[in-house]
Amino acid sequence: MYETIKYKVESAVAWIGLNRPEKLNAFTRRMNEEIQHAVRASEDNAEVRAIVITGEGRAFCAGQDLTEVTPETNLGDVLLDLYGPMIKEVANCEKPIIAAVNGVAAGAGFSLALACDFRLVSEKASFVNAFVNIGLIPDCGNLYYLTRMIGQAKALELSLLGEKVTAAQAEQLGLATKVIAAEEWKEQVTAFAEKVASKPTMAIGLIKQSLEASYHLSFDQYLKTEAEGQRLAGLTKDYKEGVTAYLEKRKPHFIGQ
Ligand code: T3D
Repeated sequence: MYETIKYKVESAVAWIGLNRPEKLNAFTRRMNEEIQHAVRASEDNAEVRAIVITGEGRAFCAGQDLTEVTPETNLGDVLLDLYGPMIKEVANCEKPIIAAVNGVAAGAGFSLALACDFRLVSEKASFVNAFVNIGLIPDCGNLYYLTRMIGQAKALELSLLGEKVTAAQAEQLGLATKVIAAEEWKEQVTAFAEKVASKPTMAIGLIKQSLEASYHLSFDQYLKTEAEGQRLAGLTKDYKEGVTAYLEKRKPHFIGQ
């Protein structure tokens, strides 16, 4: 049913492969909507406990397909109607999402990687905050995430210069969870995704919510939110299993409930 992405679920991991390799996986309206749909389907599927977004071919994603926009396009409307909902689906997903950045991530492709919880970065990959190169500003929450991750000075530098950041530079900046050698790419990404999928999924969702809430709440409000999150985590089967396994001096077996 998907035309512009590949989608499969294997060993509790949903794999979303951006699939327009001849265009460096640049976003079309259709691809944007399909990503949104696939993330939602993964969120709704109890079998899925981690999501990986990656690119087919040599790129991760080159941002908006520039052959699809015209001078008449209202870019504000495009963001509000299309990119905003897609990036919110990723950002608000309660399950862990991994960007497996196999190659260049530019423009909104960079933003998509930033909205994920982890960035596994191939040694062949790079990031380009390309918006300024065509006279635009970073979008899809790009500056929101970038400033938090690497600080204002570096976020500005990347955004104002629009130059390529290599995998090694991304690691130094703190953008990469891990840089992976090309020959170990598939097995290391799979092992990482399966490790994440074996964790207590409900607690992960609550940790993500708490962290996000910390940016918007007073300390008092935050402590209340945290207490509610912990109350919910304490009701899960995985919490009971975690404590039991600890006391029995064995590894816990979490089921994501
Ligand atoms: O609706 C709106 O516009 C608002 C939303 C905006 C969100 C955005 O994402 S704006 C930013 C859009 N993206 C860019 O400006 C990036 C443009 N691409 C590049 O800067 C470079 O292609 C890359 C740095 C990504 C990769 O460079 P390189 O040297 O590895 O590859 P290349 O040779 O430049 O590209 C290969 C082909 O892909 C080429 O086609 P060709 O000549 O072989 O037929 C190139 O035109 C095509 N391609 C790459 N990026 C895009 C693209 N085609 C359409 N749209 C693209 N974004």
